[in-house]
Amino acid sequence: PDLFESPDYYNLDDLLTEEHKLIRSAARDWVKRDVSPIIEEAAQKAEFPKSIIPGLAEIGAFGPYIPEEYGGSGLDQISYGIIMQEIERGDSGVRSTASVQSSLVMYPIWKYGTEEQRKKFLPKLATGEWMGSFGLTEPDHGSNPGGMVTNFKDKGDHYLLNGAKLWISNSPFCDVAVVWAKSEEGRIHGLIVERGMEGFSTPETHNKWSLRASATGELIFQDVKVPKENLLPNKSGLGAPLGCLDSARYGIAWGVIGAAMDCYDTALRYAKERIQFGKPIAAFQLQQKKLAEMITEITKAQLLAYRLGQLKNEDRATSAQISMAKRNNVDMAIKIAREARQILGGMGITGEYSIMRHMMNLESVITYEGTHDIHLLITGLDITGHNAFK
Ligand code: TGC
Ligand code: FAD
Repeated sequence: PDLFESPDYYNLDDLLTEEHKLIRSAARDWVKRDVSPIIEEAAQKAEFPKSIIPGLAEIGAFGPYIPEEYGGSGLDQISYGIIMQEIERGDSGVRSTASVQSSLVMYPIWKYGTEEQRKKFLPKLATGEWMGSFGLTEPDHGSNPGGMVTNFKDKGDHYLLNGAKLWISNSPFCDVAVVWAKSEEGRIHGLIVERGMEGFSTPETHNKWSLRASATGELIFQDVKVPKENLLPNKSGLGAPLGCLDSARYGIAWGVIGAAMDCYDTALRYAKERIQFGKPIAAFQLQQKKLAEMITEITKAQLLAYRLGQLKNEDRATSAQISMAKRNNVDMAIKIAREARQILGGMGITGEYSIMRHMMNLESVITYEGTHDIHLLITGLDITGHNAFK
């Protein structure tokens, strides 16, 4: 049975509204009922469980902060964070699908698109009838997306798109892809590419040891004719995709707290029950050190995420503040997963418990949406004024 209790050492619930708590219990109940029972098998088989898409839509995971007129839920940023936290308590791969759909596909169409594009795409993305992917990373351009080579040429009545994107979440089954490509002038623009366009293919990437319940693949464009009305006209330059990443990274800062909570809760429960040398292992100082440090780090991460949510609500959060929270919280979660796995001894490596799956998933989360190193360099640049990237 799922006995999960949400760690709340500093009574952070006092800061939440009744609406936040209702949103949390709806998401938590859904994860418990529809995700936790099937996710281990999906991860073992390396399959994204498509059956959960309608449920994700129902709990408001697709476009929580997108206005209701476009099918979103019109919620605040803390609600968005809470939903990501609850989903990632189930699995980071499921949260990835929600992050991509909301912040990397719906967000750019909402912010940079025309009214026609919003009306055509957003309502169907909100219900999950259409699923989206986001193509920024290329085989030779990961941390340095500004160097991308994917490009499009103006052919009068359409654009001709060529190039390839790698490591794209949801690509194998996406209906639409928001793709970042350079114009003939070398400026980065977003284009909406739709499944079925000739020359567009999405092969799956196999043999991952991480994020196995999420489908990852390529986006390949060979002379794809993209209608002119599919260009996102209202923002261009590298700042356009990076603006989407700010929103997704914020969601991740909350999401990983869910994975960490699940690992902590499982390890605490196990430590109280597992008897060695005639005592519960929770009575040994070494195990207490692990558990006490876990709850301390979770509490610090919760405070960071909550305050960042307030700043986001006021539209005052800077990109560097978001980087700090993404970096700190993912690092916190991955360390907790590793320690929690040890507390479970041999049982920790099995699929009977969620910890090893979280631990392996977080190896992707620490790399995608800007690596651990890149976010440190963003903080370094912000506080010193010196750019150490190049
Ligand atoms: P740089 O010269 O610093 O900046 C270029 C332009 O962008 C602006 N900018 C931002 N705008 C909005 N939000 C941000 N966070 C921004 N950061 C920078 C900047 O002001 C500038 O604007 P302008 O008008 O002057 O042109 O660019 P750079 O080439 O030096 O690169 C900077 C760097 C390294 C920080 C950036 O490129 C970076 O963040 N790299 C990491 C790449 C990354 O995060 N990729 C993620 C791919 S998507 C993904 O992983 C999805 S995972 C699936 C899931 O979410 O579950
Ligand atoms: P690289 O950029 O080659 O980095 C390799 C190492 O070098 C890293 O440790 C990095 O920190 C370090 N490094 C790089 N530059 C510097 C520097 N200037 N100073 C110091 N160290 C540096 N991308 C998308 O566009 N859409 C998606 O949906 C998506 N989903 C993903 C899903 C998964 C499962 C994974 C694993 C990745 C996904 N990505 C996606 C790609 C992800 O964003 C990139 O993997 C990430 O940005 C890093 O790029 P890279 O893998 O090319 O590593």
